[in-house]
Amino acid sequence: MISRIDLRGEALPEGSALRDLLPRAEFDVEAALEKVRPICEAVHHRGDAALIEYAEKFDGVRLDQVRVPAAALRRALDELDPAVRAGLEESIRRARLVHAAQRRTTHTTQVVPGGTVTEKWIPVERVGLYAPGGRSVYPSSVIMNAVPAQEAGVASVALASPPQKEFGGLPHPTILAACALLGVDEVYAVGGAQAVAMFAYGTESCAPANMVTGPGNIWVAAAKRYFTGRIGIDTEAGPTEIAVLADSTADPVHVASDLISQAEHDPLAAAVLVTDSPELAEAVEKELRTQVAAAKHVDDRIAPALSGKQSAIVLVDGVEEGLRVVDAYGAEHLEIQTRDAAAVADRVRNAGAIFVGPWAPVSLGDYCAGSNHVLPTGGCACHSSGLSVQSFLRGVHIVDYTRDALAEVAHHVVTLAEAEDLPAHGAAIKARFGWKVPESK
Ligand code: HSO
Ligand code: ZN
Repeated sequence: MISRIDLRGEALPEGSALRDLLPRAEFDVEAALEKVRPICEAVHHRGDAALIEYAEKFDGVRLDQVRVPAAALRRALDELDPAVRAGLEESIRRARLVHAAQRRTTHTTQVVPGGTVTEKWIPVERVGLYAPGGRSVYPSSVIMNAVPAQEAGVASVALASPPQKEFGGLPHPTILAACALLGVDEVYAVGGAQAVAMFAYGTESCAPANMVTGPGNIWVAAAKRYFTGRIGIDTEAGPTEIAVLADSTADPVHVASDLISQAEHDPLAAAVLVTDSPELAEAVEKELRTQVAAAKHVDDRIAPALSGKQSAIVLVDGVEEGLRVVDAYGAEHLEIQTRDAAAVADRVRNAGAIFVGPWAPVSLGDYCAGSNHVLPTGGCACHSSGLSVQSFLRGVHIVDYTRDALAEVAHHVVTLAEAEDLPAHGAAIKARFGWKVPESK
């Protein structure tokens, strides 16, 4: 069911050579780019009319309008199962606690007397959130996108989610209910690449946004890449990944259930166990067989995910080597199930989020830890972070110098400008001092 990679016995290779030994899903966004280009152009030129045509073509629904009426949001909340409502409310409450603490404060540095640089954090003005439909109707992802945007102070937050035939052309009711709970009242029944294009260009019913975030399929990822540079995006979300670094103290029942929990998302989801204990590897394989037999979504997702080339049990010579392996892999989610788990976790360099010890499974983080579950995949954890308040803020430097403070450093500016053959830069300084370089003190 799950393959094995045995790295024991020999010294581990360095850097990318080590990464190449590890399993990973293929997610070819570049190839999808050609297909989304005409969709984006159609939305650019024909606005709402194109969105309505695509809803008919891709979602099989005829829409009169793409904006979801306020009454539909209220109804979805009224009809929401009270237990689900309580869960969403708790998830929102915890996410708000964590994300409110991420707010940045304005900071002024006095560089010299009379010369200051103030760093001010300004929220993006308008953000479009995307929530997938179909197999991945995740109100939890609406929370994980909306909460950091709101806590950052984004004034205008809109959401798009595909129209669903079985719900009369509206997005899924739990998505609408989550929006109502979050106070997101501008919602569009638009899916796929066309939703990203709607936010990027704007249409008759939807004002353009400065940023688009949220998970989606390969078309959504390709559309985000198409618009990179024009709008801000979160990191491209590929299939979910879980890596578990475990030693002989780990409970194979927990490890197996956690691997399955993320395999449940997608046939391309990756589940990787890194361990120095052949006994644990054996026991986890056995548990996987037992637990998969009792699981839902086996044939279409869990079995292909676990047996795919992106998943494996990796055997290493010790936790030390295990750390090198998980760092080379840079998992979206990394669980540490070893002795002294907190100390081991503290040494990890590359992971989207780290889950410490037996009582912090990834599922907790998916819903109710307070942490964000929009995380870098595909090794992007080596250079990027998950979604946060920071994602929606721009740090702006405000430079304020007096005449004396400028005079003091003017000769350096003029010299550096001349060294770069940009004398007009130097002239902009000299013009302020009677076209002379002030005497250096
Ligand atoms: N594990 C997914 C997020 C999610 N899980 C949504 C359940 N619902 C990617 O981090
Ligand atoms: Zn999940």
